[in-house]
Amino acid sequence: MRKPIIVGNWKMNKTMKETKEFMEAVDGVAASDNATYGIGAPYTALATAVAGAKNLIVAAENCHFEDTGAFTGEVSVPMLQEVGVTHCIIGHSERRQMFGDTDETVNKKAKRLIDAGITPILCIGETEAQYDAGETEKVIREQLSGSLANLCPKCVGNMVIAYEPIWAIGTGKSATKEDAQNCCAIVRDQVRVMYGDEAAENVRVQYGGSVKPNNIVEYMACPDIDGALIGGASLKADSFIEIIEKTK
Ligand code: G2H
Repeated sequence: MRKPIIVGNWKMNKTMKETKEFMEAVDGVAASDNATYGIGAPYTALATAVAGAKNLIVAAENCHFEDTGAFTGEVSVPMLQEVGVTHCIIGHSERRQMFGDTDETVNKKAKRLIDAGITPILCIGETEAQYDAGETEKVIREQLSGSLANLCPKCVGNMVIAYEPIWAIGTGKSATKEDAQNCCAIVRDQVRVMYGDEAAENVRVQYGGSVKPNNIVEYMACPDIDGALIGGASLKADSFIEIIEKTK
């Protein structure tokens, strides 16, 4: 059985002080045998988050695939290891759209993270124009083909893949539970095509895009949705606690 995993993605939000306050308010509530809860924090907040996390898992929001070098402003996987994060979001659509991430670089990041024992949370999803053109399945399969190339079946089975339709991100326009289920099933099927049944049955697939306390339960009830990646609704402790309480 796959253990559900619900992760906040703070994006470029929260100072160290705000992170400490959030961890004090939320970490105790996140104790659960049935599900894993966590937050993705900006680099400067990671050490504070790790220090305050007994129950929550802590994810970085990006990494570089090289260990050292002339990459001004970047952070490497060994640096994240040293801070103590266990997970790392890669390929978020905001990074693909604004910072040049591609399936190829995301694939390199996935490989480096897996080598380091850090679980990638790989994000994929179609644009509104692709959705309108009926290209969603094609886009999902192509992104996964590139981003998951040349990994081992067991490694892929241990990963988390977040399906996030770009038109639903931060817009308040969430996918219907039928669309979200259908697309998460396509994600799982593409993992099956590439890495076989065991990887497909083990990989945890999240839905992301305007998940809130009032819609989390219906998404989590879908058979191929094993969790959620949550932006706006993870920023306030009260709202993230409500999501935890509803899914524990
Ligand atoms: C999608 C999501 C978090 P939000 O980016 O990854 O953000 O829940 O605000 O749509």
